[in-house]
Amino acid sequence: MKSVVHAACPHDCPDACGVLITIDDGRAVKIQGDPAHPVTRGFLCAKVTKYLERVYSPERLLYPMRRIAPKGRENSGPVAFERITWDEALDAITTKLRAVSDEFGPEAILPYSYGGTLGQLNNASMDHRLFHRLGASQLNRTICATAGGDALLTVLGKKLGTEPEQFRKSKYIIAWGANIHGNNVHLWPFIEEARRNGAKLVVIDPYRTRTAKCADWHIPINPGTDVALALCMMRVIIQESLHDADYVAKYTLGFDELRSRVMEDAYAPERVAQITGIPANDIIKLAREYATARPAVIRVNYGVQRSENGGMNVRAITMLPCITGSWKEVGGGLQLSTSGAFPLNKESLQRPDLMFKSPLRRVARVINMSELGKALLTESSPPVKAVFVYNSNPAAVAPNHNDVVRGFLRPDLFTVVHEQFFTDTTDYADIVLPATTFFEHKELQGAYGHYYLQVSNQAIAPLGECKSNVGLFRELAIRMGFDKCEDGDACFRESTDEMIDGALDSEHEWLKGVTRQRLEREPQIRLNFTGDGNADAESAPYLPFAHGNFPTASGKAELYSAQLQAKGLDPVASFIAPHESRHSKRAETFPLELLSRKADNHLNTTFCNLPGHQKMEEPHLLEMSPADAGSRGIRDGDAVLVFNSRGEITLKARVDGAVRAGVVAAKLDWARLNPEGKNINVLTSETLTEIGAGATFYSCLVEVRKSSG
Ligand SMILES: Nc1nc2c(c(=O)[nH]1)N[C@H]1C(S)=C(S)[C@@H](COP(=O)(O)OP(=O)(O)OC[C@H]3O[C@@H](n4cnc5c(=O)[nH]c(N)nc54)[C@H](O)[C@@H]3O)O[C@H]1N2
Ligand SMILES: Nc1nc2c(c(=O)[nH]1)N[C@H]1C(S)=C(S)[C@@H](COP(=O)(O)OP(=O)(O)OC[C@H]3O[C@@H](n4cnc5c(=O)[nH]c(N)nc54)[C@H](O)[C@@H]3O)O[C@H]1N2
Ligand code: SF4
Ligand SMILES: [Mo]
Repeated sequence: MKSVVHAACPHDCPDACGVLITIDDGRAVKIQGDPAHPVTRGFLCAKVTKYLERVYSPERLLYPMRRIAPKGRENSGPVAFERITWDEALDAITTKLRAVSDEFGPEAILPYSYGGTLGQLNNASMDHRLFHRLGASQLNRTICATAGGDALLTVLGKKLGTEPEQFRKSKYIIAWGANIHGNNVHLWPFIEEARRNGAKLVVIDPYRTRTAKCADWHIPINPGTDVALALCMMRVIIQESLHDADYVAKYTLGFDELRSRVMEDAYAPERVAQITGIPANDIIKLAREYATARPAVIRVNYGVQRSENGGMNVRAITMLPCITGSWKEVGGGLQLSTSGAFPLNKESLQRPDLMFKSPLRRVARVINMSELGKALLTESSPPVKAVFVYNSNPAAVAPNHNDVVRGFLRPDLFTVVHEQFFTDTTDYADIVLPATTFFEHKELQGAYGHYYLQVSNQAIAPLGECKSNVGLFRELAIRMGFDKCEDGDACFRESTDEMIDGALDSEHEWLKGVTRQRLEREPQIRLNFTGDGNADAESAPYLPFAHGNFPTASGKAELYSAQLQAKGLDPVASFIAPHESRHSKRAETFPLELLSRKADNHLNTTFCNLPGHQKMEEPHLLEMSPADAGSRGIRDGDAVLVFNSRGEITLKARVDGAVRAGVVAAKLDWARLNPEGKNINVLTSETLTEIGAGATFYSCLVEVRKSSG
């Protein structure tokens, strides 16, 4: 008997698709996009279309395992492990975590996690409860989005933005550091619809992405210079009185300071042309077109904020619709993230109060995940003695890979990895635990690219002995007696349904009438922006800032931020060249700006081990401009050594039109798939962004030479 189950794709992707899984006799036989989901509209990306290959891959981890060979890449995968029972695994882990806590204090335990699943439960709930109750170090999840996210908050006060359905109404769309075709493909049909109605698509990206190739105008920009471009655009707009003076007066704070800033010589088009590499006339044309084509919308994505000055890039870009007043228009405004709209009860899910029941009896220290190498090698009070990895592959995705690996190789470090596959990180695990995929557990799913909540139903039984994150951490907590000791807490026994109910238990009007039972009946529910519960994006488009209502300290869009000033940062925005950029001294030694980008057909490092997905992405490439290749005697197909003071990696030169002189590009991939066992993050640094303390993957200088090998 066949049946169809509604689920939601939990991968780290703005689209959070509605998914239909067809089950035949307990086995998933088909996956498709839910036609009823207003953003998914019946299709899935190329990665998840092939998801059955992932779920039923012969390489799935199915049982707990214990290491029997030395740690390291030399002993990758199953040869290094022996199967054990869950009882043995949980006993070994609880014994070790207790010993570490007794000897060094509980903060010597570091949980490490990120975006394996963005499901509300399996991303951050029972795991947080357990680690809070233990008194483990807290992890600041900065590796992706905090620079841009925090910067957006300094202007808007909340992570809200234009809903994707409104893009079809736009006349001018700027994809700003946003590879929509690759990373946010469900926005694309709305953009195509807008273009059929005469809209223009402009892409601002140093790399010629698929999106850029399809655009009406691709503006290649020097990496990390977007703040200068945005300030210069505002200069043109203000000088030519193309701003919305009424909106500015009513709903913004600091316009005079912004005007003074953009009128500085440094932001004259000719000067900004030198910084950005964009001709002055193009900057002026872009500013005029953006301010006069109505409605105009900006899809800015996290690509612009992976630079040392990433926060200021996003801050300046975010000011644009605030001065043109485009927030008033359906199809106007800007989207970086919609995640701030989901008013779920995080306290209930994560229980931060449990830290006060831990041996610490206080809030635990915080470790920045973008400085993992530093934490493992230099943290001393207390040192990190145990790492518990789930939802992440730090031995591939964390910056400064060589230090991360040196850290993981410390003989005194105990490492547990909960995974679906043997990854780069399991190469350093003492114990590996098998995790379910989203087919195998129930979930509550929000989004960061639209406004629909979903319940993702369990479609099939867990494969082998796999456990969900929630299931694993529940069992660990119970094994540690946290549900019944003197300070016992029943939260450790909660079922998935009880946890979903807890997450939805909120007084917020946008959740009015949204219950688990309703989500189980209606596959996707738009947040209740209108109060009557039924309004859709067509009849009641959501315009978060049409009438101001900025939830900032001042209640206005803050073009001047006292909060930034208090932190010693520029309260308006300004261009400060990154230490690793063509504008810096270091460029004399390492002249090329490296963009170690995401692959269109992988998701960070997820999918890159699957044969079907590998066919779609040529691995180990370094894309170079003809000028940079030519001056180094490098031809297409040559092996090249890419290096800087942190590391080196051999790749294959691809001399195409993807990048301009001064920029090279490579893809994020697993180290164990590289012939040398290396990963592009051997080159990136642990320098943090100025706002949000985020990772700076795209501020990275390298040199390249033809490889002798
Ligand atoms: N197919 C696919 N989809 C994904 C992912 C994936 O790996 N693959 N990853 C997911 C994740 S975790 C995230 S955070 C999102 C990210 O989504 P995006 O933010 O769209 O992703 P990025 O590829 O980091 O950056 C987008 C573009 O910014 C460009 N860029 C780099 N530096 C600069 C700069 O200084 N200025 C400008 N203007 N552009 C710059 C890059 O060349 C890139 O094409 O995508 C998600 N979706
Ligand atoms: N050079 C460079 N480095 C980068 C980036 C870049 O653009 N360039 N991008 C950065 C960004 S934006 C991000 S978001 C990070 C991403 O960093 P991560 O979130 O670590 O991303 P993935 O590499 O996809 O690894 C996620 C892992 O979680 C596992 N997983 C999936 N579901 C589950 C589950 O339910 N339970 C458990 N226990 N595991 C699960 C998957 O199998 C996968 O191995 O990488 C960052 N690193
Ligand atoms: S990865 Fe993104 S586009 Fe692909 S199915 Fe999942 S949510 Fe949709
Ligand atoms: Mo990300």
